[in-house]
Amino acid sequence: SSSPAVITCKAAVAWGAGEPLVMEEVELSPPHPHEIRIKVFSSSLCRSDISAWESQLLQAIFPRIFGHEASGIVESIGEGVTEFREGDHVLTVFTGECRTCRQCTSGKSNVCQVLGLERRGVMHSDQKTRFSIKGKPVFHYCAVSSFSEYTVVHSGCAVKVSPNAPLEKICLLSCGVAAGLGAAWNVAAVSEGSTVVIFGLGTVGLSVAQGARLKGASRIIGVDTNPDKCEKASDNNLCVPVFDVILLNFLSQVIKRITDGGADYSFECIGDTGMITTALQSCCDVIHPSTFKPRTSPFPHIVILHGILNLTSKFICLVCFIWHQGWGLTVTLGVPKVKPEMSAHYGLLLTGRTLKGTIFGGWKPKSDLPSLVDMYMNKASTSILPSITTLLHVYFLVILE
Ligand code: CXF
Ligand code: ZN
Repeated sequence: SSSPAVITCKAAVAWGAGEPLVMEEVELSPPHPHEIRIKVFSSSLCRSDISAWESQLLQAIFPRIFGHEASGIVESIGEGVTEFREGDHVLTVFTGECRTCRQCTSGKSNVCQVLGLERRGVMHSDQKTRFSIKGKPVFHYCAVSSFSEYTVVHSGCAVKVSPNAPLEKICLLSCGVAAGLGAAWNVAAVSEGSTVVIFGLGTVGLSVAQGARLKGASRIIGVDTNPDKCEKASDNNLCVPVFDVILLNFLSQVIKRITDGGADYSFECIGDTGMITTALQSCCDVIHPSTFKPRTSPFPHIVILHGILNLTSKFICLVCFIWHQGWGLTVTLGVPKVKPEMSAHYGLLLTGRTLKGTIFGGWKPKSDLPSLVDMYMNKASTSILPSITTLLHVYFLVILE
């Protein structure tokens, strides 16, 4: 076929931080070498789109077209593209995969050195934009910009999926749902019978819940300030919601009480770095006088000693402190909205807890997304898109601020 030309299409353009998006006619260049042009079918709204639009944390780059969580159909391909053809169904990928850099080949990272997070609003290959209005550049977001009828992405930032998959549903797998599932499966490796606490019950938090449930977690506690979200999450007969309204200050204590000494896993899905301390505190450690229970220890006498000391409650056995049986794991996956720095008392880690961060749930986007789509299509275990209908024993804690 003849080489693709510039097209004009409609896009929702953000002209400034926090300003309403305006539907504009934009020009979109043909795909450059190794790029593809996509007719966007569905694009969901991710909280990080809003954070960047509010521009509280990320750089203010305007005018800009947001959107990075999308599905679509390949309209045309650039030179050298062998992986895609016109008409292929694709998901966009906000952090690409070149498959040759050190990160991609490592098996240890899912953030590509070449096509990883793009933060300047331009394309990876030439640091330029493909969108313009009357010749003036309009910037990209995460090298995807899916709030447009058409967009151009690097071929390493899209993944071919089964044409049978419903595009309007699977777009959620291109960011939020995959991030949540991956956090539970790849990063935390939630174990059967475990207790899980989730801070933030948006798409990401609910997907962590689905992932934890599918791995056999026996108790899942959801925390949010918005009671509507809690209700939405429990809107079915299969789950046994226990609603409780509590003060933020008591949050980790309440969770420790419900979980008999702390959760096995906690997940920060809000993007509030202050919540990381609470998430760590909500995890299991041994020094908890009111719920002290001997746990398997290489030094049984120390457990006894610890118990005795705990009866007096004033001292902490130093040996116990070091040879503790704390094991809680906190995974942070929310993208900070306001304050990127975090702080927590070192003792929270010294007593054996682990803090892990993750982006996109540890999935290598191009390698792993097709199988997630297939899993959804085959309904492998149950639905992995957030319907939450499989949750049992869910407690919802609504925080009063
Ligand atoms: C985000 C990750 C952090 C930087 C901005 C984009 N991706 C998904 O929401
Ligand atoms: Zn996102």
